Amino acid sequence: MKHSFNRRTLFKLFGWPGAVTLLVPFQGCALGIHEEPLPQGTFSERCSAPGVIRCFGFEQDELASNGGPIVWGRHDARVGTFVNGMRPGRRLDGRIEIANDFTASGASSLKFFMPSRSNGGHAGQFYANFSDDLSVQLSEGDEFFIQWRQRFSTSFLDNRYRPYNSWKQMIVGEGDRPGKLVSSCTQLEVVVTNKGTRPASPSVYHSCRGKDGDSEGIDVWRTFPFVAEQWMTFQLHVKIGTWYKNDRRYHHDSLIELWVARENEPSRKILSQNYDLANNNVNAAYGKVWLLPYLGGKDASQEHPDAFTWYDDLIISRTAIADPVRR
Ligand SMILES: [Ca+2]
Repeated sequence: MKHSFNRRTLFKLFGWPGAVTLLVPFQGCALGIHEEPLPQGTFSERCSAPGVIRCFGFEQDELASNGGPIVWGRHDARVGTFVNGMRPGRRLDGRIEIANDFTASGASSLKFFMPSRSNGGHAGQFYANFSDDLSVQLSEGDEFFIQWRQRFSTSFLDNRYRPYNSWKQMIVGEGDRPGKLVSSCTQLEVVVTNKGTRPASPSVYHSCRGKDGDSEGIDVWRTFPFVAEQWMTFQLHVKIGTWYKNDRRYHHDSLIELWVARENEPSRKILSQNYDLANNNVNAAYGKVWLLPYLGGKDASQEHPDAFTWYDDLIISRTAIADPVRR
């Protein structure tokens, strides 16, 4: 993965002298920007707000092995979970499960278990198309927000996973279409991850090696270290301008933003970047979200303390989503 990022975009647009001139005031302005706190709402209120496309509280009625919208152990459902390397119908060894030990709201959450000596996908993946009928496909002129709560065990953040210590949090990418099942690795994907820095801090990159033949890291304004044993809140905003067609013609009219909050604190914007989102396929559009503590290339021989992460209150919306209610 490459994190060369927005400097690279500036340099493409303006060349070295122009980029340097622009970069300095841009970053200074960004860091000094006055941020209005987002309004607050309960999960129920946030989920029923105008513009909401879909939400998941990870409650029993959603997570039943039969009858709920979430299909366990399969990669080809509209909404489902699987663990890499596991076959459909095989027991998931508790690596991804309904949990009621910690919840951001309601009675349960989605818990991922990353055991010692596991490979990068053994903690499992959750995925959801924006709609079960695959009708919600967002493209040029559209925008969307994805908010989720996430909790990390102390061990999850303290472990130094070999060789990269870079785990993903969330991917939004190409949606399934009738007759077309899409994996998480797509040209237009936007991924929230940590860079493997210490302390670990959220960052964003774009494309599964499909933008000018590469993935492109997007620098955040400020580092925001993850905190263990509490429910953090993350919100990604993607506004789609003109698709970039890998033709070196940059439009700079898309926008990517990211907010992060510690529990009971207001969200802080750590990224707001005009951008070019790559997509050469006229049939492809944003339509599928993935939650996954996936570690690319994780050394399965490494012994480490068992690690856990929990997700709750996933909301996909066409409009900005309020913060959780603070105490
Ligand atoms: Ca819940």
